[in-house]
Amino acid sequence: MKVKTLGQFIIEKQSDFPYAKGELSRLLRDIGIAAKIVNREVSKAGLVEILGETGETNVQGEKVKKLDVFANEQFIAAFKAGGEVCAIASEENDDIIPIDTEISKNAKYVVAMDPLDGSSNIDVNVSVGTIFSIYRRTSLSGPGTILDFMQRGTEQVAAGYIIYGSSCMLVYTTGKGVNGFTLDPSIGEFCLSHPNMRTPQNGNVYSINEGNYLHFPDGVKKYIKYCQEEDKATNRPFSSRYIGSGVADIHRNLITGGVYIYPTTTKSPKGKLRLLYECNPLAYILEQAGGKASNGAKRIMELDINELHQRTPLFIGSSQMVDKALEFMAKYKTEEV
Ligand code: AHM
Ligand code: MG
Repeated sequence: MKVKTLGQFIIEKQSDFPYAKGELSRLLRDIGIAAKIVNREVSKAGLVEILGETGETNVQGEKVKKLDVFANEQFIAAFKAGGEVCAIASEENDDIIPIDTEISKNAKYVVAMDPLDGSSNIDVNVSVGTIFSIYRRTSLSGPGTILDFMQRGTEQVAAGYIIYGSSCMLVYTTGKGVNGFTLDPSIGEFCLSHPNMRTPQNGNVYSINEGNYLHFPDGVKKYIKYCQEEDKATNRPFSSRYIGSGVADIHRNLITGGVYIYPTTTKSPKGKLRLLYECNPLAYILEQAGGKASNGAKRIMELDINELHQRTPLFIGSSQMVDKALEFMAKYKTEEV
């Protein structure tokens, strides 16, 4: 079988953008390289105990970093070294990181990212992920500004995620479908394993933190009960699957069909997940794969953004399942979402 690496695929796809000079291709390649480095560390995470605790000095005399801090630093370093990005927004940093280097003088893009999503799973050998979203800058020159990030999800140029799971996968879109690459550790390359990914229109998995049930809006409570009812025609009851790593839950549902919901709760009245670097990129991927993403009333990618770390409820996955959940939201509407 002929293997196609991420690098080869990106070069091949460059012709989809006849006026592009290859900057986006280079940026995607840089993300692939940083992902491999982060994957190497994630796969050694269990050894931290014997190599040295986080914050302590390991046997090589290096400080052991928390993995999310490490991932953040790796991606920032890759973007700075690549020269295609004039500012970065990260879940790990309160403010944007403007880039003002000689090589980034003509940088056209800004990147928003969650360097290591699924923080509760980092220390317990359960899949975690990186999410990224790329926009064309709106400022004219110099280092990027916060306004460069205040764009709707519909303006994304590319978006994707990396899942550090039983294998490491990179999944991305540039608006022409979704492609998935699996890291072959024996050659150290991401290889095209899931060309043109499509999500089933329907599925039988629902993913939600049901522990918060009492604090959900009525529409979500009723939808959960709907998922649990017996009905042969619609294959119910559905299965409940919740890893607690958004990337892993949404990736599984993308492949098998399903819906992931993180609604408002009394504790998080605006939802928990972040619009800029979690919901918008995942929404772009799911829409490109034939699915849907909503905040319970509106399309995620059309939401206005006015804060870097803005939160939103999220309903994402197979289109018919998202539609059904939204039907319940509309029917039992008790509060603004
Ligand atoms: P994080 O960015 O702090 O890791 O939070 C995002 C994560 C998602 O990956 C996951 O789906 C969700 O939060 C889990 O939250 P909860 O533990 O409240 O169910
Ligand atoms: Mg996160």
